[in-house]
Amino acid sequence: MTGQPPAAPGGWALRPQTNACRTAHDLSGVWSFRLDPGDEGGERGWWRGIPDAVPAAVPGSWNEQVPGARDELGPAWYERRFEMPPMGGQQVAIRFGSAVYAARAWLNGQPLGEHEGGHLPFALPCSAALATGENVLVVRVDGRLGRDRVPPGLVPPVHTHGRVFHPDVPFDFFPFAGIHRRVELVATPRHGVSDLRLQTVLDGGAATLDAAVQAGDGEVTLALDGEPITCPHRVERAQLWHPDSPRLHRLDVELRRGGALADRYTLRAGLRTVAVDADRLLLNGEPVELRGFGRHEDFPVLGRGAVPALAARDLLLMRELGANSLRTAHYPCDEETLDIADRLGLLVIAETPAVGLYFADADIPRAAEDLARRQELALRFAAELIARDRNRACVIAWSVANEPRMDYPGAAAALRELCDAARGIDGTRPVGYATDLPGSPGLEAADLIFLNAYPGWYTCPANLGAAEAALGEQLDRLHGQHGKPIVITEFGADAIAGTHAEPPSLWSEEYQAELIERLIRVARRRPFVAGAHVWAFADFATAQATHRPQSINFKGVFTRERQPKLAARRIQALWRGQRAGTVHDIFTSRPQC
Ligand code: GCB
Repeated sequence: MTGQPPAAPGGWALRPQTNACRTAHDLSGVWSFRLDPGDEGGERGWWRGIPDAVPAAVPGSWNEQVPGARDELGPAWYERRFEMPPMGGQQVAIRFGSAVYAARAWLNGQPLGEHEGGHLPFALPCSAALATGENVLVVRVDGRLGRDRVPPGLVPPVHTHGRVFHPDVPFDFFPFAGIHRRVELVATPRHGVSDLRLQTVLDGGAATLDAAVQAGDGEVTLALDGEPITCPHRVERAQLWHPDSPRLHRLDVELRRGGALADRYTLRAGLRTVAVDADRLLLNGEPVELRGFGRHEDFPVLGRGAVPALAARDLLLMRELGANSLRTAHYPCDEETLDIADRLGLLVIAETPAVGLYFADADIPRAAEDLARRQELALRFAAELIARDRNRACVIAWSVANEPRMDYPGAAAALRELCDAARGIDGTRPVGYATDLPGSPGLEAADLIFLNAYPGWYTCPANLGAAEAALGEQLDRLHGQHGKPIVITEFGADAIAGTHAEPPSLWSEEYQAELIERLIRVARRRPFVAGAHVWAFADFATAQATHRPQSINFKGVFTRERQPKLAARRIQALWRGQRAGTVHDIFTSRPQC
């Protein structure tokens, strides 16, 4: 074992689990809910319990769930009553997988704490407030937008390509609010295992696994697939984790005090490396081509509420199409989605919630303070994301922002700080940010280029030949300038399912399918293009805008209900033609663990 990792922010780095030493008690279900647009609940003492509430599901966004709440961003109040399960005198916390955007919680009227930032977990210690009988948990969730938040809202249109949405967001997805992921009552041993960091190094056919464990006093032991090991541990003829054979190992960490078991933590670990070598992206030392999608967490009624069935369906469909990769645009995805990606061998670009960053507010009061706060939050959220996901085999790169306004002074320095910070925390994965402005300064700070480009849609619309030429020229230029691998993290076209046109024209399924196929071929002719992610996997809800009919972004290859458009079949033929591999093969060809 080499070294103790520094403590993770919030102390929640280890995801809850239930075993002989730990308990994770799921509080998901039907909670009580009440909007508070006048922000009066605090004064009225709702933290003790909320009057006149309606039932609402957690996880779930309130916007499409509660009638009349669609455009309400809060604050809103949630209440959950529960009997205390046996917790055996351990330290207890309530762990939220994600509350968008800011949350404050009380247990039996006592304040537990608060957290800012959606799509990332936080744990609030609650041992002192827990009652042996019935407990009343109250959570105030504030999804309102602001220039001092990340992602920001209420941004002057000069920073939003002139696009105006209602609600007023500078990004192209609906600002769903609520408790979006699982809430758990978590009991862990005092002075137990508090963090764990894995790293793999390859040497010929062997892999060396290193593990840094942070734990209280006592003797720490490790076992890999049931066999005791000491780290660094060399595995001869290692079965590496790879999209074709996503082999996961079971790693058990045990802490003993005076011979007695004091704590245990179990992780599924894959042995694999990721690196950038000149203009190539390498997985296990070999160049890899990312074939996949950007994916939003979005579904009717659920909003952004996490439902593992949806994640399983989406990721299985991706494999069915021959994809091996996805980007969690534009925020960290649910942890159960990563469980599925780990098992299916999907290579994940994990993105922070820093979408819509901008770097100037000429004539607005508090502009400098807001800008400094956005950067502080972007740094904090990157650290929280890495602390959560750093042991994931499936996560192969960090994206520290989506489409920051790089055409403003100060942007390049801010992005350098974000990239350097991410690399400083985790030196085992490449770091970048998705950009639509690759001509502006900033890309020097990235290990690889994540390019968002819409030839054939926002530029040279309806002109397929011009789109191919434009993408080819842009890729060659960027390669010439930077000599780094390029992943096209977004490209595509809106298609309204059922709209057909021959010859292909804008908004038709034929045009979308044809454009995607042609642009994938352009990318594939260039070995320095490490992959292409179609935007998007499925249609998704946006705020209202004149350029978003039905408040939907129709660039999905599937509809919002997950029915395929023509492009799905075309992509499947293209990607599966290269490497035949079906979901069935994945389940039958690899060792189960
Ligand atoms: C982009 C954004 C993405 C949008 C997409 C579009 O560049 O990164 O959030 O949804 O374009 O469809 O306009």
